[in-house]
Amino acid sequence: MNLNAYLDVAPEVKAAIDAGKPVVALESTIISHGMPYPQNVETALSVEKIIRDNCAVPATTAIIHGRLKAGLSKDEIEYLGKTGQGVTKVSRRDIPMIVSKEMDGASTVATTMIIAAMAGIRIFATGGIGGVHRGAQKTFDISADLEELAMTPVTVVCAGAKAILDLPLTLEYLETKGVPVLGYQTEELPAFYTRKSGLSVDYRVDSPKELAKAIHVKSELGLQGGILVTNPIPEEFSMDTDVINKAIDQAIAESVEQGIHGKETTPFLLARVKEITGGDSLDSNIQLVYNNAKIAAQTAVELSSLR
Ligand code: PSU
Ligand code: MN
Repeated sequence: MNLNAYLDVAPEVKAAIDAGKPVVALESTIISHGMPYPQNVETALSVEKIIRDNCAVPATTAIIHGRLKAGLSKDEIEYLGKTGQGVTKVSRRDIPMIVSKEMDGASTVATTMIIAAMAGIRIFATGGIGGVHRGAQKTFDISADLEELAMTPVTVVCAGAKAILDLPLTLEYLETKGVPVLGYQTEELPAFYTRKSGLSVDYRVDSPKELAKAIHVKSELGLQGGILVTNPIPEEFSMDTDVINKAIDQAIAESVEQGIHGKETTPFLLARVKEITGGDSLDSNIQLVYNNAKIAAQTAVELSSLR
């Protein structure tokens, strides 16, 4: 295990890593900025339970009082959820300042990958990743999550990307950066709230075992960077394409009108889409995270037998 002076790995997580047992990392920006309280805390705790039920140890990440954390207490999760947007959203560029100022921060996908890699955790489950925003040709708004996938060796299981992003450009970016984009039991890139985007993934994998083998081989080959696994939302929880796309278009129009930019863009769009759909999108969001947690845990179990 990589010892780091700024990193605290929770005892249960450390014991599992040291013994080569399955561990799944989880992010915390989804708790503070991705969902409202109290559903965010309920979801975060349920996700941890699903990972345990599937025989892996959960490691929710954050920065607490300047310490990088792999594994949070219930109280810490409750605190992040309750404080919500009052907690700093921490992507790669924010880490040095939040640590040196001994502040608290919620980890984005990028920061969770960094903490996971430091701790020796190879797989991470979330809802959606950041990507190339619509209009990025002008705004240059491309999430640091994509760069992280290009350089840090952690597999991210998500439900595709929300159509708040430009999905074709996001795929182009990942191709340029050499990031494999896999579909879990699908050839089509899922679009978060819906199972279909009309775009193809690079490869399909059909089981946790097959996925674990790909992760293992990539690591053995010494290829840098992560793998993006896109796992479609279960049919029964998916949303109507027109309803969700209209909500997204309206949210984007409002963000442009109000001059929302930078790190505020994604949280603003997530919150507005939820409000416009009257909470329906939140239910879908929660269910797809559960579904991703299950696949990530099962894959972590398979990975632990491949050492
Ligand atoms: N997309 C979602 N839900 C989320 C996020 C993105 O559907 O909660 C969060 C994740 O933490 C992700 C971050 O890493 O937003 C990306 O923010 P940005 O676009 O500012 O990089
Ligand atoms: Mn951005």
